[in-house]
Amino acid sequence: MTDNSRHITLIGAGLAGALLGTLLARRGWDVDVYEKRGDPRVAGYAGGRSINLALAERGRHALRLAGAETAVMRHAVMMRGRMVHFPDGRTELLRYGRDDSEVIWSVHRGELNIALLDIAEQSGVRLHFDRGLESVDFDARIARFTARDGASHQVAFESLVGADGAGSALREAMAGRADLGARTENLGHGYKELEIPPAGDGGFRIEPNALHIWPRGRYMCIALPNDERTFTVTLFLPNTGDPSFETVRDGAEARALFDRDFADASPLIPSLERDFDGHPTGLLATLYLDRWHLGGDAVLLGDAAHAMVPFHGQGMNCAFEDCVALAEHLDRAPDRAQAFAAFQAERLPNARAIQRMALENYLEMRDRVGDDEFLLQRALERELAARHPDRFVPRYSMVTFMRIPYATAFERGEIQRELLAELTRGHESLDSVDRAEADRRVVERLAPLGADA
Ligand code: FAD
Ligand code: E1W
Repeated sequence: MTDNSRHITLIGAGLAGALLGTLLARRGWDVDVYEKRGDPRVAGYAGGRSINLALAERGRHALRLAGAETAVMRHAVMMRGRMVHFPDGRTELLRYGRDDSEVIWSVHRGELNIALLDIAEQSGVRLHFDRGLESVDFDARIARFTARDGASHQVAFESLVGADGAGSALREAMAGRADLGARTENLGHGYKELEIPPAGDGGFRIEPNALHIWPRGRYMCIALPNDERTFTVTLFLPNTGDPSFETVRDGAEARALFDRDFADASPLIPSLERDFDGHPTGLLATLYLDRWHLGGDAVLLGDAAHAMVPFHGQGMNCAFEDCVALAEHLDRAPDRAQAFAAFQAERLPNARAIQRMALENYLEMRDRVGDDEFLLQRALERELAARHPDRFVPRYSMVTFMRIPYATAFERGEIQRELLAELTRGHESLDSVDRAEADRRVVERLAPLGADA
């Protein structure tokens, strides 16, 4: 970078802001981060609830580069697979990967944020809490922030980086200067977080090393473990129809829904009524932009640039991967405008790909898990993956356990989907599938994935 200054101003000290600050400070940048909320290390994490996230290889790798992996993994709980809870109470554990080297990790959002803030500060980042971005004067290069007491603060900047989440104030300010091509697609579903407390003996009430899923067609529940022996349950429901947030209006109605449709989970959630009434209903949407930057003045990343539905558990992982990419482009490019442009060129197609795969994963979990054609294709997929481990890698694994670009995972996934459809067409079971022909087509259409993928 040939700019005289290596100063940069980040908006938002959430997951991406704290990590990007660290990565840049470690590369010698002078970093200021402005955060709307108070310091969670002083005030307690907002809401104080234990919300957790699935951390996968992409996110872990970024944490590793920031020197934050050890601190985060100390409190992470391993999830080997998904534990499916059927309506009759039966359960089935389906491994995510080949063995315990292919697992995902449940991490506490508040603890993760605090660990990243500590590391950012230790790396030399200046954190400014209680500073919500209000407006930006791009001509004068002045950002205006407001504090909770209403006081206004003006800050001069060279470039702004928006890590201020799905409701990004920087994105709004940028949209006043140029058409970003923003489109929001609402899923038409919302979510509510509930808690399973520890058992009487202080242990976990259900299998700790799994992501629990209760699929029920148009709606479902999931539960992720916390290291304090609790689980955070998330109920996903449509906004309209039956059942929906229109028909399930309060804690008592939620309890009735659980007693009917999630009968094994209901007794595990003693605070269900209180949780349902006291916690906000979250909204689910995908946000698409055609432009993530204004020359060298401002750039967006993470949810501010590409919020997605949570059904692949990749929003944070993708945001962390963005941080690594932006830090590298800022170091490599001759100026900020070129760095931001190169960042967008690299990451926008990949964000589109994971947004799409997250939506598809939702439909697949809801609709396809039981159907025969789907099960036959999954069985062949497992076999082809075992016969061609370097070529035929299930899409879930490419997304979750590898770091090949999301767009590549999507494209290879499409080829694999076509292969499975062709090879099983007209077959009732795998017995009659021509394995030699299957092998030929795999080798012809899927190049080996590089050893460094
Ligand atoms: P955020 O984490 O939202 O951080 C934004 C920060 O900016 C916040 O600290 C906020 O206070 C601050 N801010 C906002 N406005 C301003 C302003 N005007 N001025 C200054 N600061 C401001 N991802 C996964 O990888 N795995 C999962 O399992 C997973 N599960 C999810 C489950 C649900 C129900 C949801 C909704 C999301 C899930 N995600 C998951 C996605 C993940 O939460 C997000 O992708 C991730 O938090 C994005 O990080 P971010 O830093 O871009 O935004
Ligand atoms: C993961 C919120 C969330 C987070 C996740 C996942 C899911 C369903 C949800 C995808 C998945 C980890 N998934 N697909 N099948 N089992 N799990 O892998 O993060 Cl809803």
